[in-house]
Amino acid sequence: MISAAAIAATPVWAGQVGNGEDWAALAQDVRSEFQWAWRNYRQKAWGRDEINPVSGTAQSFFIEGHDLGLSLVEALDTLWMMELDEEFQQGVDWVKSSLDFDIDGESQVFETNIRLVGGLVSAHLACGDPVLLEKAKDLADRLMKAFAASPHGLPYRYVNLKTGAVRDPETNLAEIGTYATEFGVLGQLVGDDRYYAAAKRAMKHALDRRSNLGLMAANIHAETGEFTSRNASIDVYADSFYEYLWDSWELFGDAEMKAWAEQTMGAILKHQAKRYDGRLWFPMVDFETGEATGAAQTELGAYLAGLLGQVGKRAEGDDFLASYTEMQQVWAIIPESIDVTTRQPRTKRTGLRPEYPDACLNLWLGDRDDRYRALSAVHYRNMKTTSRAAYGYTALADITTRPMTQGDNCPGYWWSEQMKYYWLLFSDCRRVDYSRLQLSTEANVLRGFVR
Ligand code: IFL
Repeated sequence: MISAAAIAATPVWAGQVGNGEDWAALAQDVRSEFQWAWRNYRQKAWGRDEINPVSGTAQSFFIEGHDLGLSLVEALDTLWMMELDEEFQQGVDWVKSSLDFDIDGESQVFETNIRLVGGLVSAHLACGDPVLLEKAKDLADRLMKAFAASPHGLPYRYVNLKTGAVRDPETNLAEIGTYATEFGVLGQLVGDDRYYAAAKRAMKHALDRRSNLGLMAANIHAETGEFTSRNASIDVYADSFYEYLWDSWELFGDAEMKAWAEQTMGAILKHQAKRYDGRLWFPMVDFETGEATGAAQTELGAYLAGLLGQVGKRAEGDDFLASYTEMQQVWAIIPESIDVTTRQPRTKRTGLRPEYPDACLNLWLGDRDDRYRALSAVHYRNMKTTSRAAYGYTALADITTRPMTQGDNCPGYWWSEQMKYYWLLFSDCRRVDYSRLQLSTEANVLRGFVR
């Protein structure tokens, strides 16, 4: 066990600022790793959802036995931004010839939206191919049935893509409230505001049930419309709900969403922010009393550091990022779940997660301070040291062993998220207008491409 004193003695930024990094060279390294991983995916797992890069096998993600080319779709806009145009076209050709959503199988509505609808919309924005937009609309129409089946417009967790049958009303804020950006942009492109209206209605339903503290519980029932837990969370079950309030303001100028974003961030800062040995964390609290109900914080919560910066709470965002930076310094790979009272990992395995460079990118976009690039460079190099396998990058089975023990799976979001964050941070990407850039929770680009 690492002592709190040892952790406290570790300066957060030491050795990571002003190190004379050649950013263009680092960007090229990211690009060549991505191209290498793509070639392996092509060879070993083409059209499959996810590659298992240690064994060179593949697996389904959404519906067992009915793969939807998840990693391929997730990679498309990243390939395009990296000017890997041949690879991008290979992917687009596969989508046009082989991707069909008329499947008699249940797909998780939230994941299908952020990964596939978002991936197809961003690929369409990259190249303008109308077939990509048609596929995105076809899929979104199938997902809309999950909203329509609920008396409150709260989507069920699963929908049968062919029949529209729904399952599992016991849902949560993230799974009812992470549609506004993909559905909003899709609606603009096809001239139909029903998508955004459905997404916003579900979010408003939960927001209308905030406690006197201004907090929401994270779990909610699609049939009763009531919260089913007392836990307010900024990470698991909730995270992207908060992102999409602010993103809807930035993308669509929706002032009501902006007000909700500011109100919810204010309530979270007032009632959920806690300090342990001087470090800022946001563990779960009772949504009516603000009392902490646990000591866990997941790696996923790092996104909030960036979001706080976006909503004008930069000092608080930096403060929260520093808590994760310390974890990166101590463990090299930020633990999937952290006990905030001891700063020890609660789990040994990690999911090859992207939220730390996500936060760095959002903070960097605010002031272009090189320290966020430097912190992301550490994140990238540590990932390369620990997760690189024979056929790509893998999640880890144990971060406490030396060397760390690899698992055998590359999650789809790796293709859309961290490699894109690194690229955007290091490359001065020519195909992006950084001042207009808008990313979804899955890092799909919804605005800001330069064609
Ligand atoms: O799918 C990813 C996305 O960022 C999200 N939740 C978790 C994943 C990455 O950790 O919204």
